[in-house]
Amino acid sequence: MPIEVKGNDVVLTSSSTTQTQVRVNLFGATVYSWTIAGKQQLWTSDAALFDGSKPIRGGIPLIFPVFGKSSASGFEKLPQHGFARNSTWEFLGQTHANPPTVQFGLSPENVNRKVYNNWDNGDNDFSVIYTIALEDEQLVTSVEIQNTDRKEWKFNWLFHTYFLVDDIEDTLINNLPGEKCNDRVVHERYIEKHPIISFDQEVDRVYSDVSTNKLLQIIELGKVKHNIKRVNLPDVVVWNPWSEIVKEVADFEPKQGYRRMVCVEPGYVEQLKILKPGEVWTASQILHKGDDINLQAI
Ligand code: TA6
Repeated sequence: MPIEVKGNDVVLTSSSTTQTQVRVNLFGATVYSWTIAGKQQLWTSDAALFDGSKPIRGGIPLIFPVFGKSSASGFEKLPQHGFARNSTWEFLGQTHANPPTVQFGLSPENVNRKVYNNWDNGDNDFSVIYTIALEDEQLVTSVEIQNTDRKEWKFNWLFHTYFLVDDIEDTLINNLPGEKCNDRVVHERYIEKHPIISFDQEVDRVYSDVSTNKLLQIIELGKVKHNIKRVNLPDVVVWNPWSEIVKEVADFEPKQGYRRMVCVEPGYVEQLKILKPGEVWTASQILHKGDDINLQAI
């Protein structure tokens, strides 16, 4: 059975092995589990809530129409990270059996009215189609956002992906030196000078305008754990909350879990993307296995 609907979950199973699987919850259309041959690839909190009371903590939350809290006009009253992760998406069905591929949809009718009204006074007509394709050693998540309105509007998009690692202090991310960095911990903007990103404290950074020719790799003890390709997503957020911040995050469990995760989040967040009436914007995150370390020049 490549695609099964089980309550609020849609489960995609590879035709080669039942151990390669993706689980998506309709709440936020959140991928909260992805296994390759039985090995979990994503981090999801033990205290993640699936009752719709708050976004699912872990996996791949979808961030739209704003990243973080914004003071930009029309966005100030929206909750942190917008409403896509707080809304119940519609399951649109299967589009391919092999590789198993499914689609989910979000439009104003799926969004809590009060929250939606806080985005430009609630009159931005939009349609989001989210496509998930499970290949044997690759997970492709793609988005298509259409302006179905008669006026232009603006948005951010981000795949807030939580990757599973064995130990954050053994974890490195490559191919970011030379990139513009907005460091949200020290509140400074600089050009990244470190040849590789390492973790021994809280990290919350937005790298902007990172060429999509650059492959990002999460490397642990010299081995490539995750490869991240981006299509049309110029910005990359890197986040680990570390030990103090997690104490304040009720649904982050176990508290030591910060050692087992790193968020590397491809998005369009440094600027607001303007979408004209009728226009469609598409983007993808491609996560795949692959063992070769690929160091790319600045
Ligand atoms: O993407 C990084 C970030 O914006 C951090 O600043 C941190 O707040 C994180 O997202 C999680 O946000 P959340 O609203 O899910 O607690």
